Amino acid sequence: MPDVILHHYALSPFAEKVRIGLGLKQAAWKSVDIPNIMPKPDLMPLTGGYRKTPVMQIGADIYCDTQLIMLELERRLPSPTFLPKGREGEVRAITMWIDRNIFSPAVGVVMSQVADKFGEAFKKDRSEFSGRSFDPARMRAALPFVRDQTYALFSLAETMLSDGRAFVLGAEPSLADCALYNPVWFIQQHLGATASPLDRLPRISAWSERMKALGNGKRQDITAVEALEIAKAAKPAPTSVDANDPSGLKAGQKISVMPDDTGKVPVSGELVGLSADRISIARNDARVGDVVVHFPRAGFIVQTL
Ligand SMILES: N[C@@H](CCC(=O)N[C@@H](CS)C(=O)NCC(=O)O)C(=O)O
Repeated sequence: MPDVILHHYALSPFAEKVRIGLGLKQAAWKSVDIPNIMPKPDLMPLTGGYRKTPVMQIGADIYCDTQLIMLELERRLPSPTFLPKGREGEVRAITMWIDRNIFSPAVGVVMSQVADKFGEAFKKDRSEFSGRSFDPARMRAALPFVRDQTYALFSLAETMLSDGRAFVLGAEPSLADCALYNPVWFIQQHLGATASPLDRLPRISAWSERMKALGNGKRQDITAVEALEIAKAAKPAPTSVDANDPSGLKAGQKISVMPDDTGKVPVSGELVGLSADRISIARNDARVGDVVVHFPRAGFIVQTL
């Protein structure tokens, strides 16, 4: 299999969800450091516009969003597994709940306390990214609310751990642990290991030490230009379109795909892959040749062109 290449930056919590997953799988991978704001001139040739962090590249296949990145890692590196047998739906549902519900208030807890440190370029970028003005005064004022929300939601995970199990689903770490580690790690990185509300959540604090011990796998740094050359030299893996997909979409149609929440930049191309889990489009760029960009279905808006 061609190497896993992760395009990411050190302080990205969604990137940490993948990095800790690579640790769980004890995987060897290549790392490309990308800017944390636009422009991202060496990422756009690969994604065609998708700008979020992280992005995974395997040869000429580009995987957007950690929901799909983790599924693809599981498919390519099945052991040790993220998705315990018979509990795949449950673990993915818990992961969605964490990604979509806990991440935002947890980021609010951090931002309300560090927002003043960011420069104008970051504030402008994040205003565009989220569709809401990056306003440090508003963020500071929101601290009590976002801390309450984070505490209430983390408490559900604390309850899952209350029978003494080592990880969210039991004795072994799973995708749900990688997802929970994202907001916990982000708070710990910025505010300290037992910053509020983690100071009231002893089981999550102890669990986070077990997660940290998984490490990040075997990482090798490469340049963005090397990654583009790898894409150019490779061919995308074969894909197929489910002709009976409820959307009615057909192979070869020109479509655009974009996230439904933040960073809403549409990526256009030709439909080459479709299943319940993913939608894949072929595109061409002078710097990388033919690539296929893959997105999850949940949380993405598809339009015919
Ligand atoms: N649903 C996405 C969320 C990714 C996300 O929001 N990433 C943040 C960084 S942690 C981001 O893209 N921020 C703007 C940027 O990096 O340009 C996923 O699961 O990958």
